[in-house]
Amino acid sequence: NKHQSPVLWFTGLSGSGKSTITVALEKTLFERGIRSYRLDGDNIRHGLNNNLGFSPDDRKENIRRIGEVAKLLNDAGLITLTAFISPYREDRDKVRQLLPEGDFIEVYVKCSLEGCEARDPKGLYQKARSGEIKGFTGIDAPYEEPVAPELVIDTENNSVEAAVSEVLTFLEERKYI
Ligand code: GGZ
Repeated sequence: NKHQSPVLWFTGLSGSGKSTITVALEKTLFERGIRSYRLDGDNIRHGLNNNLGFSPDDRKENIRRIGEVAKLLNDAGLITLTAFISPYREDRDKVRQLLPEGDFIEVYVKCSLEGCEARDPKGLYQKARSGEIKGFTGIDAPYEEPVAPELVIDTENNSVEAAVSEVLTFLEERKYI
């Protein structure tokens, strides 16, 4: 009779706010005494997946492994937050199929390319535009928007706090927390 713990799968362009939102959400959940674990580039691409780059095949394998790790954390009963671009619909759908029915919550962190590029927190879009980085998502590599995400968070016109509270409201309404 295990309490249902979802995998909140945040997907969106670089600079859309996935990491910022998941960090803030993790903090809020922690303060409420709810156990969660966050997977992002810092603990995955620098460790488990440090042999992977950004070719289509490597991104596919990146997401596949993250899906498998999320499945383990889900099994352990933790709310799992993932923050990866995960640009391919097919790869996200495979993770959905890997998890128990209803446990995969696709959260589309929606911000236009223009909006993300205007922020450019790490200067990566500029490098992609100048050709210094090849195959950058949104510039010369694809991002396939979710077709039927459980949740869409507009970060173009909303604050991080608003985004976090939207996710919390969703979790409360669905009785996950
Ligand atoms: C996209 C890239 C690339 C390329 C390096 N394309 O803003 P960031 O820096 O911190 O987030 C991006 C991150 C994307 O890694 P993911 O594991 O989320 O990607 S995927 O799901 O597609 O496998 C960006 C940085 O890595 N980065 N090169 N070419 N983002």
